Amino acid sequence: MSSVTVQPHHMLERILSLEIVRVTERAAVSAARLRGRGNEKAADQAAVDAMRRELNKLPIRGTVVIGEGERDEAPMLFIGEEVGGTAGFKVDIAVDPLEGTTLCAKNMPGAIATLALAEGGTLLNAPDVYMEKIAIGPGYPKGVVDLDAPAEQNIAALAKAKGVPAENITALVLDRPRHADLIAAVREAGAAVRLITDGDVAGVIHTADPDGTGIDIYMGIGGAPEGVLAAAALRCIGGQMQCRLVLDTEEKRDRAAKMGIKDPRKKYEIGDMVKGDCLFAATGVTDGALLDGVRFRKHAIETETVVMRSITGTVRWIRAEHRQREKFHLD
Ligand code: VTB
Repeated sequence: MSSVTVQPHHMLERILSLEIVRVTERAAVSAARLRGRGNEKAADQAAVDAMRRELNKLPIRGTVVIGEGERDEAPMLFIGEEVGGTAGFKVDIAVDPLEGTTLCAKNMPGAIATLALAEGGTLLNAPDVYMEKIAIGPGYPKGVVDLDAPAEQNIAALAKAKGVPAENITALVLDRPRHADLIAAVREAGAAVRLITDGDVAGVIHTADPDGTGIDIYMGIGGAPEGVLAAAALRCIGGQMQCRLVLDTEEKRDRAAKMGIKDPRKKYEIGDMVKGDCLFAATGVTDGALLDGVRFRKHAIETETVVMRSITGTVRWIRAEHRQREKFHLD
C-alpha cells in the first residue's frame, strides 16, 4: 500500500491553510456588517482591523508585501508591516481585506476578503499602481495567449485551442472607459464580453472554470495588488497569466524602483509574481458568482470560503456556521 508522506516543512503550511481561513472569515464578517451602508471607508477599515487582529495570532513571522498602501497613508496592514508572532515561519503576505469596497458599500455582488501567503521573499512587491493583465484557465498550451498580442489574435488563438468558434468565447473585462478599444476589439473578433464594475481577483479566478462561470479569458487593466493575489490563486489551481505594471510617470517608476523593480516594462508570468509555493484564501462578503456572502442568522453567522494550496493543488470550499458571535468583535 502506498502512502503520502507530509514533509515536516510542509506541515506548518498545511496547518496554516485552515488558519488563514479564519483570517478571511473574520474580515468578511466585519465588512459584511457594513454592506449597503454607502460607506466604503468604514467597511474597508472594519475588514482591515479584523484581518490584522487575526493575522497577529498566527504562528508566523509575516511581512505584508501587498497591503493597504505605504506606511504614511495606511495605519494598518501597510506594505512592510510585520504581522504574526516573534517566532515561526518567515512568510510574505498579500492582503486585500475588502476587495470590492464599492461592491460592499452598495451591497452589489462579488465583494470578497482575500489574502495569499507564501515563503518569505517569494511574492512580487508590487506598488499600488495599475497593471495590464491577461489570464486563462488550465489545460491550454503554454503561450496560447500573450499580453502583447492584439486582442483579436488572442481570441482567435484561444478559440482554436479550445476547439470552438470565437463566438463561444467570453472575455471578462472591467467596465471602464480605458477599455473601450479592448472591448470593441474582442467583439470584433466575434467573442462576447462580460463586464464587471469591480472585483478582478475573482474575475481572474473565474477563468479556471469556464464551464461553471462562462468565462474563458480575463483581459484589461486593473490594480497591481489584485494582480498578485490573482496570480497566487492561479498558481494553485492552474492557468496562465501575464501582467505588466503600468508605470507611466516618473513618480511611479521611482516608487517601483524603491520596491526593487528593476525593469519597469517587465512582463510578469505567474512564476515571477509568486516564485514559490503559496496559499490563497477568499471569503465572500456579498453574494457573488465565486462565493456566497456572509449570512447573519439568529443563532449563527454563516460564511463561505475557498482556500487553495499550490503544493498539492487542493481547492477546498468551506461553509462555516459560527455560533460564537463574540469572536468577531462586532458589538
Ligand atoms: C480592479 C478591481 C478592484 O479596482 O483592480 C480595480 O479588482 C482597478 O482600479 O476591485 P479602478 O477602479 O481605478 O479602475 C477595484 O475596482 C477596486 O479596488
